[in-house]
Amino acid sequence: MTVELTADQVKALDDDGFVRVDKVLTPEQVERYAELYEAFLSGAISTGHLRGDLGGHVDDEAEMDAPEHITQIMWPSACVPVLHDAPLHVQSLAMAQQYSGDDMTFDFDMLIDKLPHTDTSTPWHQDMAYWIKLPDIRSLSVWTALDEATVDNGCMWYVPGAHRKPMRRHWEAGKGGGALECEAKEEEGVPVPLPPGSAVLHVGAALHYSRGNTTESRRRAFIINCRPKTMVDLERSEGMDHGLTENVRKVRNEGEA
Ligand SMILES: O=C(O)CCC(=O)C(=O)O
Repeated sequence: MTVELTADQVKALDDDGFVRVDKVLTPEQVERYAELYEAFLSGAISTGHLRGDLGGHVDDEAEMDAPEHITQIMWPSACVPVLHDAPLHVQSLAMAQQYSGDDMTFDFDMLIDKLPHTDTSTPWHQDMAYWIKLPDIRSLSVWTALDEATVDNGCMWYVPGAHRKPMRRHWEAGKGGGALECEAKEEEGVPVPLPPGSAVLHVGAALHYSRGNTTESRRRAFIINCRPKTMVDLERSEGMDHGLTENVRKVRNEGEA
């Protein structure tokens, strides 16, 4: 059974640029995804260049008790292709098609893990800042929690309605490393804590961020991005494959304000 977005959820996506959707996965499915996630993290599933540090911009000399500040594994479905037919991809695509139309298709997926006490925030940004210029900016990102996501372990925060305003100016965060950031503050935003198996959906211009994990708890997220098939084709024809092949990620779309 695929999740049906309610009229209120569709309105929230229109008005705020994000919305919480509960019970995208059953507890049993969460358990199976969590096991798979551990196989990615431990290296039992090899990821090569697809694994990186989304917190590589942090300028600290401190010895870390973790392999990365924020572990990011791009393209889990390229490593384990059956994921395309598994519940999370099926549900995410169904929600993207309900919200934005039948021409929506899978673009890319990623795992973002904040290990206990890694205390590294994901900078405020709009996903569009990472894109090439696209004539059709419809996109939907489905961020599903595999652990309880709390304010203190790094749940997502959003600035409601920011997607309706000009895109903010972005630059490379900190000392570099790949992540982009823009000016924004928690006072403008709202946190979206989630139980395991629930998701927050956002559009490409939604302004978002997450705090670092300062707790003992895990914060594993599985993220699936969808956009129109013609735009995926355009991206690929311009060499944009979200890191599937080893290309350099550049600021392509710096924003206006
Ligand atoms: O998981 C995070 O901390 C950030 C995720 C994010 O920025 C995204 O899914 O667009």
